[in-house]
Amino acid sequence: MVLEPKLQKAAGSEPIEIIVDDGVYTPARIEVPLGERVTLRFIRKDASPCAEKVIFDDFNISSDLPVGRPYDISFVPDKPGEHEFTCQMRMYRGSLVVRAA
Ligand SMILES: [Cu+2]
Repeated sequence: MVLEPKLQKAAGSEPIEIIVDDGVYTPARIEVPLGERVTLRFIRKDASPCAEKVIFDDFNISSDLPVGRPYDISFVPDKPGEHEFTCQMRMYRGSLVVRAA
């Protein structure tokens, strides 16, 4: 059986919390509306260097995540479709699904 990653939908302007731990982003699949500012709140629990960065290639975002303290990334997703986000080694992997309203 293949488990679909849990899908988290954006609700208004509330930040979406993403836990970074044990090699996975939770949730790993996030749906957001096109053209509306979104805030992703990364909570890094994994202190290993692997979890250090989060990179959204398609949106030219690369951020260092602090350990044990929330870190917000806020931007306007202006490209529809599915966009991968990863750690710098591409071991952590998530997907940002940008949908036209
Ligand atoms: Cu990594």
